[in-house]
Amino acid sequence: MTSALFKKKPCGEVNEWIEELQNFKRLTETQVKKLCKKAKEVLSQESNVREVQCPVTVCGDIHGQMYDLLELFRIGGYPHDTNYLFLGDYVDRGYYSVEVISLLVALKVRYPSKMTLLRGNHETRFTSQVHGFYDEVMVKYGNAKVWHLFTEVFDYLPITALVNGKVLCMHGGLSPSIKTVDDIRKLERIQEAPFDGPISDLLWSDPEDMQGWGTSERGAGYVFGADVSKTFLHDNNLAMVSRAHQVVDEGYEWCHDGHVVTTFSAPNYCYRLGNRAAIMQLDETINPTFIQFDAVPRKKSGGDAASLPKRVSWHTYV
Ligand SMILES: [Mn+2]
Repeated sequence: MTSALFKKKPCGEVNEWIEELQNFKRLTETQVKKLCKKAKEVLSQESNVREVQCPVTVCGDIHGQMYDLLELFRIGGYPHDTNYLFLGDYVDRGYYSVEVISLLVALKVRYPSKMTLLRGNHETRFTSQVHGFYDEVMVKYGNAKVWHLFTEVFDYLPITALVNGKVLCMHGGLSPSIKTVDDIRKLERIQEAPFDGPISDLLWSDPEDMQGWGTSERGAGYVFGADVSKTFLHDNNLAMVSRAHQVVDEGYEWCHDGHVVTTFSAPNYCYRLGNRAAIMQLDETINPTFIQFDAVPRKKSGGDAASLPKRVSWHTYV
């Protein structure tokens, strides 16, 4: 790893933190506290529907796979000259939730207009307490302070982005409570994500090969059919919904007659699912190009599934 990948010109302590993080040196509790304070200041200025201009590179779930995140930046370009839109699920599952969330939040603070970080269903206290992030913080810091600090930042993350006014992006999917993009703008987002209602749906829902709305096996959000996507896009003069949240073999997958695309950026998810990862580059005309990538070699990324720490709910793929 070279030492200047993310650095363009000196920018005080945040640059130093980024440099340390990309070399797997963790921030101290005091540094995390300062970083999170800065992040909340930046994020509190952002709308529930963050306006993003093309060209932009859209990324799906990362899930604590730090080596693969660094590979993503190597392939997609570094954030000082590439616009990034991350669709959430930075923490849980992988070995390096602490490193991943520290780096992404530091990049957000360093490049606030070039980096967009949306909230995923794992960026909540409820989920990240039981799926890896909390335990990882306890092991790496010896107490839960850093988990508390980052979960406060999670409350400030925007829940959707709108690319060139035409592509609506969120982690999960649509909600029966939301008819227009303006409905999203009116939501009160700065809080622990609720268990149900529109914010929960945006974080948890999935498109399905069906008509209308259905209940979700995840226990939160809904499944929605092609007719729902088509009507929502038509009513809001949109071209497409871009979301993440589901593992797809090729790293990206179209559904609902090309109206909805899923992007997933954690290759070989959980170090054993064998899927490819992808990122979606939207050019100046919002034309998508997908770049696929595979997991960095196992030895480097932290071993195989057999050596993973035992977690109560490891097998439920939230
Ligand atoms: Mn998810």
